[in-house]
Amino acid sequence: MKKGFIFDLDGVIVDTAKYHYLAWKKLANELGFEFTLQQNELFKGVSRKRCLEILLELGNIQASQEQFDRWMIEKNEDYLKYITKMDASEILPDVPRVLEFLKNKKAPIALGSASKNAKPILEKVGLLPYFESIVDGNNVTKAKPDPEVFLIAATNLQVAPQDCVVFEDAVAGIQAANNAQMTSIGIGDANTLTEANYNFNDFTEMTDDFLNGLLA
Ligand code: B16
Ligand code: MG
Repeated sequence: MKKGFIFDLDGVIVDTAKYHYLAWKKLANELGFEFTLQQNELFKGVSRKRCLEILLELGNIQASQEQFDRWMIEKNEDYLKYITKMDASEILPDVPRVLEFLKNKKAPIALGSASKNAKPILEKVGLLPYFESIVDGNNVTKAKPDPEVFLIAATNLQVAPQDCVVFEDAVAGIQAANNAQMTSIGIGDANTLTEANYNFNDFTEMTDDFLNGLLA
């Protein structure tokens, strides 16, 4: 049975959460309030639009649609300044080893991310050639935990959802994978990602034996 592998981007392949944080913090500060690293946790795996809605709720700020759209653009322009400086040194530990392992086994690989900046980021860090399909914030209408992003990826890979494996760092992402009837693998804190089928702090803990088990 052919198995498909779907990777989330932010927090799984690269740590862009720190750049999202800096950009959201800058906007919050301009609007006159603080935005903490702890609050940034709420933003992981969440769409840009929903992040701004949460940020404005935190700052107790009302905005017209026009103003909301301007802040979305401003935040993204600031975020892109960090992204343009990214290179392969920002790939999280052992991600290339796992991608190379799966490629050698001829397992199809897709990206399933909420980010609308996913493709340029993969290009910047040099990992784009590993991905047969990129499904990101530009392709979906429903945010995680809705399974849409992963189901589109499975269709693109021509693999049945129940034969797909998802690597995710966000609770909503694990729920999306479970809702898609896929095998969910939490990358990060097991105490947070309690609904995952398997948990790893990072890819350095994931052995070739474990990967072979997923392929079986
Ligand atoms: P953008 P993922 C998500 O990516 C991030 O975790 C989340 O913090 C961000 O708001 C979202 O992408 C949208 O990103 O502003 O670049 O479109 O974890 O689903 O890969
Ligand atoms: Mg993520």
